[in-house]
Order: sequence, then structure tokens, then C-alpha cells
Amino acid sequence: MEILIDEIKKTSSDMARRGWAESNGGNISLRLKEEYYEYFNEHKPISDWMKLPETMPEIGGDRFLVTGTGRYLRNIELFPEKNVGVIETDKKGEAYRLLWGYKPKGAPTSELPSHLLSHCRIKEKSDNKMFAFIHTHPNSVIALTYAVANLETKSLTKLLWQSHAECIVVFPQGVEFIPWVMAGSMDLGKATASAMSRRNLAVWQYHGICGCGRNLDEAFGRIDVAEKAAEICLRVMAVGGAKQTLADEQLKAIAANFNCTVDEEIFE
Ligand code: 2HA
Ligand code: ZN
Repeated sequence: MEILIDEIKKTSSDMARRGWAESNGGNISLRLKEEYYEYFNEHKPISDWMKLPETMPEIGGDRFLVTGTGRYLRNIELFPEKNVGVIETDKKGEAYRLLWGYKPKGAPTSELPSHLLSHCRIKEKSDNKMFAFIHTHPNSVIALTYAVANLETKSLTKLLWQSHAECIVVFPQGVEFIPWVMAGSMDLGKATASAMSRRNLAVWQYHGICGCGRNLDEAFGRIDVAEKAAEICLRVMAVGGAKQTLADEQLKAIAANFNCTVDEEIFE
């Protein structure tokens, strides 16, 4: 358990220092491997069962480390038990309860629908190897959703791939573009989970980005690379636009060189 707390401290502090987590912005969840369950068997649950907004059998009985609603990611490194908690779902995936943390009283992130619905999809698609999901507010990704006309998944992905030669290796399945949906809503949760079944990154227009991975480093790394590409893209636009860029053939060659399975539809 200590090691997980150390990981979430590191990730949340990095997010805050990069300016991706102003005020209570951004949230993190980590599905726990069974080896960590024993730690909580000594603790009594700290809430009653609460109904989930929809049944999620895929994650029935699972436990998650989740940042708290209204809490600041920058404070996790100082007071983890106040700003983070552990929740458990019941066997059928119909309800959840709090096992640890959120001291003295609190609840998981307002974006819980996006987190839990996405965990259903990423657990399934990775054959139970993906455990981490991050939502955050990086400046350049958000700015790009204002600056470029008629964005959709293909154009956004292509723009990011072309803006930094590593992108196609880090997210060969692309970045899903989700037109504005109300924060914290089930609709946003469903759109995000659907995106996560195909890709490892999803941009929320005017709001931020979500990423998944086997662990927090991998989820963070994907977002970090996308944000760097978005920043480069904006800088290029600010000096008058690209005078040349990576051609499709070059992008495909990079992907092939690193044995990445690319979403070919992005090139259509
Ligand atoms: O946790 O980021 O989207 C605050 C948010 C809501
Ligand atoms: Zn947000």
C-alpha cells in the first residue's frame, strides 16, 4: 500500500507542478492488484453501500485508489489520507463503498463515472493489464480545442502526430476527440469509456484530457507527450504556421520502426 501512496503522490505532484491541476482540477484512479487487498481487510468499511449510476459487472468486487472530490492534487503529497481514498465495488458491480481515506469526511472525484466506466473498458481491452486512469487540465491541449476549426478525432490525432515525431509511437491508436459534454455527467463518462475501448487518450473539448495505462507512469507519460505535441503545435501556429511537416509515409515508417499497430483510419 505504501508504494501505491508513493506513486500517487509523485503523479499528483508532477501534475500540479506542470500546471495541469489548478485548484481542485484533475483526478486520478488506480485499480488495485489483489496483492494490496490484505491491507484493507484489517480496516472496517467507512461508509454504507451507495448505488452506482449504472451496473458495472466488469469491475464487480474490484478496489480502487481514487482522488477525492473538491481536493487539490497538489496536497496529496502532504496529506494522502485526506485527499485520496480507497473504494470497493460489490460483487455485481451495482454499488460501492468507502474503505479508507477521504479524512475526515469526503467522497471520490466528481468524475467517478468517467473513471469507473473507463476502468470497465480498459480492464477488458488489456486482458486485465491496465490499472491506471488520469483526467487532467493541460494548457496546450485545451488551447488547441479552441484554436483549430472543426476538430474531430482524425484531424486532432494527425495534428499531434505531426507536431512531435514520438507521438505515433506513444499513442498509435490516436486520441479520441470528445465534443463538449457537461463535466461529471454520465454522458461524458459513457463517451470517455467508449473512447478508451479504442484508444488510450481522449480529449474533452474546452476542458482537458484523459489517459489510461498499465500504471500511473504510463498513463501520465501518454498525456505528457500529447501535451508537449500540443504545445509545439501552438508555437508553430503562433509563428505563422508549419512551413513543412511529417508526411504520412514518414509517420507510417516511424510506427513500423517501433512495431506499433496504428489506427489506419486516421490516414483516410
Ligand atoms: O476534479 O477536473 O472535471 C475536478 C475536475 C472536473
Ligand atoms: Zn476536469
